[in-house]
Amino acid sequence: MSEAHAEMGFLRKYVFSTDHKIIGIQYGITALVFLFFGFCLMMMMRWQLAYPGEPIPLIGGLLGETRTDRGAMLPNFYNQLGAMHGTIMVFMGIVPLAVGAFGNYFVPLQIGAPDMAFPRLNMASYQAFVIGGVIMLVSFFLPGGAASSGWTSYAPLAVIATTGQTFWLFGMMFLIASSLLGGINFIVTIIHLRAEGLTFFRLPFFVWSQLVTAFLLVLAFPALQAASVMQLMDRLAGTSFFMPSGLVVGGEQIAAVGGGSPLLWQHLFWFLAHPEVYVLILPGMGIVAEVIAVNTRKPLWGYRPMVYSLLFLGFLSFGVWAHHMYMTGMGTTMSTFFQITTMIISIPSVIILTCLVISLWGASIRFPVPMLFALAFLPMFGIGGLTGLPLGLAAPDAFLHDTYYVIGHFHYVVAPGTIFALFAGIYHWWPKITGRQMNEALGKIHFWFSFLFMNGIFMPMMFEGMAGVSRRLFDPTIYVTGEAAHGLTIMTSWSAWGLALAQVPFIINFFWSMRKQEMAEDNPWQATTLEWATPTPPPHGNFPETVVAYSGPYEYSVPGAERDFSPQFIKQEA
Ligand code: HEM
Ligand SMILES: [Cu+2]
Repeated sequence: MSEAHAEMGFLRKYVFSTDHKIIGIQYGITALVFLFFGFCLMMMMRWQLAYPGEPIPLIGGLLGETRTDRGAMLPNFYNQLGAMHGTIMVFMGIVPLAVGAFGNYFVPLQIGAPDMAFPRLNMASYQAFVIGGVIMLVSFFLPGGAASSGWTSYAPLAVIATTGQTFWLFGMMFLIASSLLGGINFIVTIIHLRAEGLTFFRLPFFVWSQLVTAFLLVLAFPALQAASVMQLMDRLAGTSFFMPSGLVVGGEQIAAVGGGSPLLWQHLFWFLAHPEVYVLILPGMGIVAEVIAVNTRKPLWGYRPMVYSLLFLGFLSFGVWAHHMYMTGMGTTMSTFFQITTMIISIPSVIILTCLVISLWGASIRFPVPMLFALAFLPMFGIGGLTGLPLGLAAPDAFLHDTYYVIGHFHYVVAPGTIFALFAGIYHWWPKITGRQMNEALGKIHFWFSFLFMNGIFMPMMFEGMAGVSRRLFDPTIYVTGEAAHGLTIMTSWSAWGLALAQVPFIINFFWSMRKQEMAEDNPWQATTLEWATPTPPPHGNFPETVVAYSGPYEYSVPGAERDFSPQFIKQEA
């Protein structure tokens, strides 16, 4: 095998590669580009929100007459930006980065495998992701622009929307197919390709998080895949899955007959989208657990309860979806059921977070950049989680639903939460991937300013929401609530642009570190898990010799041991 690979051309090696590490890097770079693009869409929205009706600086004149009026944003374009920001961040940014990039690169390494179980499927998964992404991007240039009915694409609004919505549906089909292929691959890989001695309870927590995530992908995404086909047929083939009869739009009756149900779409969508939020957060938790164990030089406190919590969380995430639908009048029986399951599902997250916090207790902690991001993750995710509880109860949700409070809540989970975890992962594993160390000083600047501005963005949103400011609003100042809270809106916008600037040191670090001459050591953080047993950067096939796991994943500061870390891959003398 390996001889045949030695003479691969550039295309086979870097573009149509089946090596999980190359595919991981492809996923990573593509997802970072999309993430940046989604971020830019949001920065334009923030201009309109802070200075409604004023021409967008620099680029306002370039956007064309369908999107702007003398440089000022048109409402329809705002809706496109909102819907596409959400879609891009979730499906083309975070999931591909957390699962496609980190999962692909590190799951095989951490379990001591030469590659994923199905390398070609892996390549197909990346290709489906790219195709889906391109379809989404192209849709901005259609007449009527991109999808504009929110990332939730509720019917009937989405069914009667412009062609952008058709592209959104096709794009989603490819993105979902990509996740399904990836999910199956991860499940089989983790179950079948573990190194000798690597029992399930010797798996690093990151691998567990990817395993549960993979099950969520495989079991939840088909609901939206089916629903997308149905919405597409409603739009193109005159079916009526989601279109009610007798709908009147702008004084005209819509032709759909057959009594479709708009609520059916919401059920199918949220059946995917609630587990999806765990897809966004679990790999982040996994990364944070790794970084914390390495930098506290202690075993994770409560590894087993954490694993059980993870499994329980994955299972129950399929039973809470209608907590997004209290306002649909689904009745008190249904609503009681979903309130109870939602309160229960908060328990395992609290257990995991508590274990991570207790793991810090009594440690002589190291504070490299990845640890700073991991430590910041804890309170940020905590805020995100706790602010979700009122939304999980129907009574307060009646007041908070569809306000900026919701936007603040879930962004605390995914932005300073997941994104900080992903940054922790980038800084932590960078030396393994590239063979170079990132600059600490630049990393610290990146961290502290990101931390400041993240909170500057999302904390005011909570207060605005509680003051009654609606989300998905083109011009908040037309209502008294938005007018009264406008100072906070302006502060949020400036923080968002500040956050953009705070990424400059990261971007510099990214490219600059790769040009460094000196190579990182194989195990620069003195860590215990199997990925550090490989040469740096890992060669094709990963491990020059077969690895065996002799112990659990986090054998730090073992009493009586010579060093403060006892790697899984080294047999300890008894
Ligand atoms: C990091 C900085 C980010 C900022 C400043 C930001 C800001 C915003 C803003 C201003 C809105 C629109 C609120 C409205 O008009 O109703 C929004 C919506 C949204 N964002 Fe973000 N966002 C960020 C990152 C993310 C990430 C990482 C994700 C997902 C993983 C995400 C997912 C969403 C979703 C799903 C929506 C709802 C879109 C809709 O209403 O259909 N955002 N964000
Ligand atoms: Cu939910």
